[in-house]
Amino acid sequence: MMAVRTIEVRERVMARNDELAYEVRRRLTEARVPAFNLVSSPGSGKTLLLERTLERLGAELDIAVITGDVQTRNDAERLARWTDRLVQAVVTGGACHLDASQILNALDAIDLESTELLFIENVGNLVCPAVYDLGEALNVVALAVTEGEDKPLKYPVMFRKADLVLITKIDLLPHLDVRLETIADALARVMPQPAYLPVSARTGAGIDRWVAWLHQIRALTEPSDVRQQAV
Ligand SMILES: Nc1nc2c(ncn2[C@@H]2O[C@H](COP(=O)(O)OP(=O)(O)OP(=O)(O)O)[C@@H](O)[C@H]2O)c(=O)[nH]1
Ligand SMILES: [Mg+2]
Repeated sequence: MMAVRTIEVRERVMARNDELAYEVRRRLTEARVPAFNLVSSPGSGKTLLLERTLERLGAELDIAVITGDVQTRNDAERLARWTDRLVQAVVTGGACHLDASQILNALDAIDLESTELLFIENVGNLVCPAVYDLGEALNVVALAVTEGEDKPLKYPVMFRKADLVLITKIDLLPHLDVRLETIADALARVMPQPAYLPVSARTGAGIDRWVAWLHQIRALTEPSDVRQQAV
């Protein structure tokens, strides 16, 4: 009896989230703002990558950022150093993911007309964020080489949904028993259209290609068209 009730509540929560995500997507599409949902395990390098991205593109493009953390506003404070715009911190107070209602609230404080890209840094977690649509156009997963080669196979849902996987911290490869080719093979087994970029936010390796990918998305009329293109 209890088990049945739990499923019903969960379904209602998901249905409500999907309605709100629809509204987020409608607003972003209307304002022609491509939004990226950046997800990964804790500490895979999402914030440092966004810092590098703001450093590279901040003068050229109007970029809005929403960060989600279980606790603290550390990431928002780190990112605020690289932009004049308000960086919005959502503190989930325990929840292991952002949800669409939080994004909808955050959008109220963002002037979408003057925004050219929106990054949403999700809570560091490779499982929960996969099931919550935020209304984003594209999902970007960061996978650090230090996490090992088998993570795409062990946590396939997130990788299956990914439009792009950033294989991060490649500067550490010489110190590890991890091969980039093996990670790529694992991604090819779970991603319907494998697309990945090896990067290091520390050395800057691969950042040019990441920036080029972002420009390529901006040039598309429909950001989801990127699913037809290989990186
Ligand atoms: N060597 C190396 N270290 C990195 C790189 N990117 C991030 N780091 C380090 O990894 C740690 C975690 O990086 P963050 O950017 O905070 O990772 P995150 O994914 O935002 O973490 P959460 O938001 O807590 O999930 C920090 O100490 C970074 O300096 C990289 O490319 N190379
Ligand atoms: Mg972070």
